Amino acid sequence: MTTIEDHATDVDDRDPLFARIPRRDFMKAGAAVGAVGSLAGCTGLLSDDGQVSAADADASVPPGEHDDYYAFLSGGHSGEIRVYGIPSMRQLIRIPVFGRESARGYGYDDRSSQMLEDAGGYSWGDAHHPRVSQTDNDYDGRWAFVNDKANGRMARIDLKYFETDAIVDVPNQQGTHGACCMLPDTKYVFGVGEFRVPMPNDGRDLDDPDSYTSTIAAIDPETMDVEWEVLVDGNMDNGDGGKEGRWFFATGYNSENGVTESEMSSSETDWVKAFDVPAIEEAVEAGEYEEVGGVPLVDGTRDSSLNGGDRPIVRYIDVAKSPHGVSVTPDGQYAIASGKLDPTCAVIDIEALAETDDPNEAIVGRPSLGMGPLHTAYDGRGHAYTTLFIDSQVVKWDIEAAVEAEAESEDPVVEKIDVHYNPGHLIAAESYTADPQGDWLVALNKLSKDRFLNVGPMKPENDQLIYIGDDDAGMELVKDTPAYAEPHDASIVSADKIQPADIYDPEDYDEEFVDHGDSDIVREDGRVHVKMYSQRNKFGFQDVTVQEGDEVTFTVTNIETTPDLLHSLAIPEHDVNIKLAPQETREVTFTADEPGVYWMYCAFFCSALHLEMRSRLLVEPAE
Ligand code: K7E
Ligand code: CUA
Repeated sequence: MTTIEDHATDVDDRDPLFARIPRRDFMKAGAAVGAVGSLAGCTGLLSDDGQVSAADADASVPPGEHDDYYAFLSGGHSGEIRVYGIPSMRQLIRIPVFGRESARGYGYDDRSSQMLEDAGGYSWGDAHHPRVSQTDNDYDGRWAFVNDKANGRMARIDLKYFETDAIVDVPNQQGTHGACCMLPDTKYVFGVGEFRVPMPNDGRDLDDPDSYTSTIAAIDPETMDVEWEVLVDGNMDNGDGGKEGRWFFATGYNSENGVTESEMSSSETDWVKAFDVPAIEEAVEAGEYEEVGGVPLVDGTRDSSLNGGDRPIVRYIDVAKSPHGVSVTPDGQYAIASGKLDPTCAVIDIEALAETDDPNEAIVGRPSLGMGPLHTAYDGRGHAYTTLFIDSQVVKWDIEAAVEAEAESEDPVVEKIDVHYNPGHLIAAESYTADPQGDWLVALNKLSKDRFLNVGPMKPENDQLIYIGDDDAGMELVKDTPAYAEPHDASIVSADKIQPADIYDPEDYDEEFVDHGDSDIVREDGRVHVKMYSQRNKFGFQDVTVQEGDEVTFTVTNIETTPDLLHSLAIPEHDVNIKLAPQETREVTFTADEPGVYWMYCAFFCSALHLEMRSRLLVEPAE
């Protein structure tokens, strides 16, 4: 049986110099020169410039070995987050966010089902952009956030327990699409509204699209309250925060205020909007807002008086029509917006933006990259990597070369690699921080077509692992990974920056911990409250008798302290299914509406006597 100590020794405390070399190769190389454990042991893997070559950076992680990174991938309209290990691409766990999930009992116990209910009671969500909280522009391992494009929500995942612990239904926003953290210290999480609607959307202006608007929402990461929103012209799409606490960028299409595809793409230009966050905070402070839907709504449209003075709160930058992704370079110098319908990316100089009267002058580069540029990631060595949706490629290009080159020059392109097929996002290790690792990149391809065994008309998507650590040898495609619909964005975090708990701390939840000796049944006016522990291999009561029609609440604690030893409480024909990790307590409430005998059982295979871990619920017929 594993212990907490066993787990602790697995924490990777290797010299950071070795961190990018899979342990197996390190051992091989070390043995070859008889110097295991010293730097000399791995010099055989390093090229002259100190980089690990693609061939040596074996992406297979042998049985029992751990990955170097966690990757958090959104699950699109499955409404969940998936966690992969990188570079193995093994799926470690799924974290349900916007929909019930029975393996984890998510949405079945009272606490999580109440959270889903309070967040609007929807049964699903469309999760696109998982971003991990940062402190000082580096991952702090506290939380991940993800948007729900379908129902206008933002969720928080507690990375101590890898579970969703808060969801906010964002007022005045439909199609919350972009999600990202205000850096350097995650002061806000921004939800970026895509769909323009009447404001408020209460039946007014139904068929008057010119009066529709969209908003960005600034959400406090601790309380998950919406602090303020800004109303803009056009809609918005993706977003990213600058590294210095001043700017937030959002792309958008449909500056035409259209409602059909041809109307939305008739104009030759659309905007990147640059939100000057301290200026917005000042406006809120000064009461220059209207309260709509319970939150301060600041007018950031072009005609707003708040955009008239010398410090506009929103700067509208003209770019080629329908830009899609936007991401800020690791050094915080540029925001790069992808053209989508145009083969270029716009390189926006963030410092220049603060200094110039004409925000269009802040565009300092416009390299021509290929067909359908969607999203851009970074290696920390001055390169950008952009997905080309139509060309089915990832293009690597030189950011400074793009600033120096003429607009629409192809010279900044370093290299292109084919991917399979039609990539949306791509993500490089720690690309969203000030210090990307520069070794692994994952292209999140929308179509896999012929790459896997045929599983019928709905093919998996294909997440492809690409090694980018060797600028001389070039990008190398290392691995295909079938993915269920449908990852959009991802964040890749060094494993040592996340410290998940092995067992629950009862201080972290409100339910009453039920130990040996605390078992109890309290009956009052048609309500029965059963408190019991669970432990190998029994529940606190061998049987529980209630009356037909009683409202029954079970409070159940798993009192095990051994990591990985889960129990559950499943009750047939009552839709009861709660998961209980070590030291976890959950409550579930249901109506015992059918007389009979129901075997309460444990659904996690917990020991040789797992099948015998059963108790009876006896429901007596009403008089
Ligand atoms: Cu390009 Cu929602 Cu980030 Cu998908 S968005 S691809
Ligand atoms: Cu407890 Cu199976």
